[in-house]
Amino acid sequence: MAFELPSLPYAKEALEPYISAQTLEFHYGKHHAGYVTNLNNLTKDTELSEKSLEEVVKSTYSDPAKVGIFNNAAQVWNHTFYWNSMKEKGGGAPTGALAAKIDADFGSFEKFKETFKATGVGQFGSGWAWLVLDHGTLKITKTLNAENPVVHGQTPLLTMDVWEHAYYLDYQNRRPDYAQTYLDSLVNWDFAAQNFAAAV
Ligand code: MN3
Repeated sequence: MAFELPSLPYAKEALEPYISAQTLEFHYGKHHAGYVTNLNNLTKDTELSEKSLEEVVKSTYSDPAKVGIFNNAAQVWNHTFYWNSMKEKGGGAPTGALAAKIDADFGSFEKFKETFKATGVGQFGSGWAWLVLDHGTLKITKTLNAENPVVHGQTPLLTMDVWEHAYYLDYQNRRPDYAQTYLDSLVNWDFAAQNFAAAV
């Protein structure tokens, strides 16, 4: 069974004017699709091709001989999670149990936004910013390149891609503007709430 590129959860124009259709054409259509192709080529005729994507990510993380497989598998996983972390008419604030948990663990929603933005902006080079549940506590983390919270036993609730390919066509070098827009107008709190509910 080959690994597959999941459909985008919305049309390529859905995130405009914040993320352009052109960015999604490259980011989804070339980068994400390319990781899937690489992963299939690297796992062809091996037992890894029979495993789930998450199993491949976890089982190759600590194996220096499989770093290429890990990087492509994790990037496939991360991008699918990232598309779902955003939606048309996103932004706003979480509600219900997740909102209460954010207040409890970060002090306030404003404090959460400030820290999440600073974490994404502060990731040197390529990587990801995450909201995760770690042993019952919400945390904001960042990872380098393809690494993700799954390999650390944490449950991701949201992610923001901070590789330059995620924002350069729309924001050039202005990563802080991209991060602010992600929080104000793109983030999908319904997705985060579902992930939170499934984890607690
Ligand atoms: Mn990317």
